[in-house]
Amino acid sequence: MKPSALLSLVIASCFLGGCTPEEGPVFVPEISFPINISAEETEANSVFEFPLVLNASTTRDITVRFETRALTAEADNDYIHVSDSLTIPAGTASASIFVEIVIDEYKEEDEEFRVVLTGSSNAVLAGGTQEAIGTIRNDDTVIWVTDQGYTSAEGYPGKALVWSDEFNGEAIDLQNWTYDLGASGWGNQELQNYTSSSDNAYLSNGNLLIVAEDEGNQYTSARMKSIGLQEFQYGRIDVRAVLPFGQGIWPAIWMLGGNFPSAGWPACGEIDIMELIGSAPNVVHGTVHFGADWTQHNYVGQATNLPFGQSFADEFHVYSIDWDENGITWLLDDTPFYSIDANVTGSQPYPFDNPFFFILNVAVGGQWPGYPNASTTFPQFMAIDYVRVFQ
Ligand SMILES: [Ca+2]
Ligand SMILES: [Ca+2]
Ligand SMILES: [Ca+2]
Repeated sequence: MKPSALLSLVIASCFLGGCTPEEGPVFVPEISFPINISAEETEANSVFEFPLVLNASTTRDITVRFETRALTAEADNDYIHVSDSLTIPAGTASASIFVEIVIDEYKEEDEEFRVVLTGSSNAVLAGGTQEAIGTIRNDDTVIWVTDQGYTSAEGYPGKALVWSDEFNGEAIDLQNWTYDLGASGWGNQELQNYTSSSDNAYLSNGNLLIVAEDEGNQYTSARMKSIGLQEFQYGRIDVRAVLPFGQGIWPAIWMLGGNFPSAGWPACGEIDIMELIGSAPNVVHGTVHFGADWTQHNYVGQATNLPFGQSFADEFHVYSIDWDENGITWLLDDTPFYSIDANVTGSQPYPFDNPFFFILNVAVGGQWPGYPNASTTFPQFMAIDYVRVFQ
């Protein structure tokens, strides 16, 4: 071997880390990983950079092994899972771990994941373990809604579609809907403040969303009604919806007699096409309320349910009534589960031979559902794909 070749070999082996300086023991630096990252889920923040810091540079390359671990953020749904190693070149004292964030257009909770250093070579982890938290802060307002579930027939023998709102436009059709407003509690000790804000009711991807929000000092929601705008006497009525869930949440798809302003409740009659108590998210109720005045108020109804463990929040179902001069039949996904006839009110007036208007709302709290607790998550929403009336 020529001398120049031997020199090259020595240099090469030094580069590979096999050669140490002659000045004594090698310094082993400590790695810390001190910075949590919190940023909105925007394109500008599509990569979270977590800095690593050495307490001194060293003469050897350092290798750090790391991986992401899910907390409330889901791997590959909210961020891209990574399990890898990183080399910090000799002579440098800092480096960064990069985690890719999944950007979407839908509203979410602020969500967290961890980046954990799992090992190192030529350096030690300060304190034995090091991790940083990544917080992906929500920046979106639109709620994601499934497109799965039951779809009702386009028509029925002997009946024609006389009215529908398919909620497929850009904005809520004020030819069809107006709002009940305020925080009156509606006689049921409800907590929500009903607004006409586009935060609480809006159209998205072909659905009407009615959204109950926890604003910290109050709950807001929406209660929409078709009084004086769209009123119907009799018909097959189909409403396709995904329902909210949770303790203290009370969605309803219902009707009042158009004479409500003059006759009052319950003399006007109330037809509850669907009500659900969020603590029992697999049970829906069909009910009628009647009585010459509130002291004589009475009601009859019946529940039907999905198998335990399923929820009306999981996918769309169609809530229906089939209503004519002989009475009312309630259906879930075209399966009848309850009927009344004109004898149901006994000695009280039968108010269900009149035009009725629709009410769509999500109440928060009340005597019947009880009140939200720590298990209740917000926002809660009811998504309605369509309301159709066939006669
Ligand atoms: Ca996300
Ligand atoms: Ca999002
Ligand atoms: Ca629709």
